[in-house]
Amino acid sequence: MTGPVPELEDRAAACADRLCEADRVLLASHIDADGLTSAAIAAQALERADLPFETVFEKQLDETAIAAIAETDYETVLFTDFGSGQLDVIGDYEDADAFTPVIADHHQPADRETEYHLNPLLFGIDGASELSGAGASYVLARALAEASDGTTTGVAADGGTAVESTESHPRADNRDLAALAVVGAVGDMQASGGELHGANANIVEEGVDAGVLETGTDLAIYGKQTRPLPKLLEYATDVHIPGISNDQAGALRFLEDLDLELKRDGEWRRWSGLTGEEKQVVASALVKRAVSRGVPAHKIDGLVGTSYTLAREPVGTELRDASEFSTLLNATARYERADVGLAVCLGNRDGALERARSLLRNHRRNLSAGIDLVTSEGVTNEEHLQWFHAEDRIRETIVGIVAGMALGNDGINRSKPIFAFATKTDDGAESGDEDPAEVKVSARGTHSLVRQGLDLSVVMSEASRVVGGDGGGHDVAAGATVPAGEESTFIERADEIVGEQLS
Ligand SMILES: [Mn+2]
Repeated sequence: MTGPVPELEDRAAACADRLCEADRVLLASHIDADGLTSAAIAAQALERADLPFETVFEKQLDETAIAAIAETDYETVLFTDFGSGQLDVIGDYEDADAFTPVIADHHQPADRETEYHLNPLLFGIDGASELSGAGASYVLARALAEASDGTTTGVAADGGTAVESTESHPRADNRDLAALAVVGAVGDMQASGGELHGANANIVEEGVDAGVLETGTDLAIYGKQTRPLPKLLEYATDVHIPGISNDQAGALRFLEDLDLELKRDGEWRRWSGLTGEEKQVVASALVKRAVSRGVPAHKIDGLVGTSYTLAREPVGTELRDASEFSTLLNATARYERADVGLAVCLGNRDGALERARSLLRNHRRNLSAGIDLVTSEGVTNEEHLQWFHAEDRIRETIVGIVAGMALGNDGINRSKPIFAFATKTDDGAESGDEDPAEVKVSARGTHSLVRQGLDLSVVMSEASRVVGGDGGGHDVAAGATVPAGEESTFIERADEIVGEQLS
């Protein structure tokens, strides 16, 4: 077999073989777009390999969550999109024979090893930009197709007709799952500079070969499938075009000046419904406008990028565009509806899709209220960072995105990372009563700050440790949990670390 990522192939095969030895598997995954797609990929691969499994989701794989997993009578646990960073705790349970962990993750591993550990970082591949959790799960799924192929034909001891069944049903090679892997990677913001690269690019290629993905050069603006044309342009603020971005009347006037049929059957048309020629008209007018308003050339380049289209999904739905799909999934995740997100990934196109859409609408209302709040109340400036405390006025699950989106607004400087606190709300699902009050901190930077040395994952993990908390993530976006009341000590230490990184 030639796997999609040669460096990972042997380890993936070992993990897959181990899974095939299990009677049943507990699948535990992270709750976000990448974690949901990871779980959907793993779930389909396990099902196709005839391995019974059950799925659980966790916002954070902390000691309590791992203990709960250990208490189940599952002997094999597949962790996706987390597990590496918690290997120190997981390893203790493994030593105590509570379960055998199989891990498909891309986060920084804890200082401990285990046999069935599939992580790009162990093989010199960048886990922040070249392979996501869904990508690692996809590599495992591809290996699982091979591994289960071998065992099924061998296990005909119960009088089963294995030979006959393999001949009438050729086994899936799981390449069709590449589309979900791309949604996960895009959801984890790995399409930096407008396209996926490294191991991710290999997965894209497999998806294209399998007919589930199409790529093309297109406008790099969010909402090409679902947003009415004027809203598409008005809300496109990654590249700010004066007189169009954030300008309802301006965006409309710009479109009306083009020789274009803007409405059809009384409804605004969408980008995905335009002909190639019409797209060309709008795109070149946009570029012309940007040039005439003095937008720098390197920014204008950002208007165009590689689009990842899910070829088997209907035109004009969120599911057709990798970026809109991942946004939909994140909306389900942030409101603890992983069940809805997973169902959408698994192909439930009725009830679950409608639920997901209504969660997304609600999410957008919350975001805009959050951004208004931060912008009107402002931030506190330290020497090297800026921060605000939302208490319980912004949900902890969205405070990070709000902070990221507020960067660049009035009074919120893009030359410093932003740190946002929110009170941790107990969802009541678990026994949280005995826990002391905790505060969630989210930090967001810019790619330009990262190029200057900023690594928020290090900042969060070190500064939170000082106050007895816990944190980590990626260089440009990271999170932590700290005990309530320790915010100022945390900020003081974080400010020092950011200062050292940027010096
Ligand atoms: Mn991830």
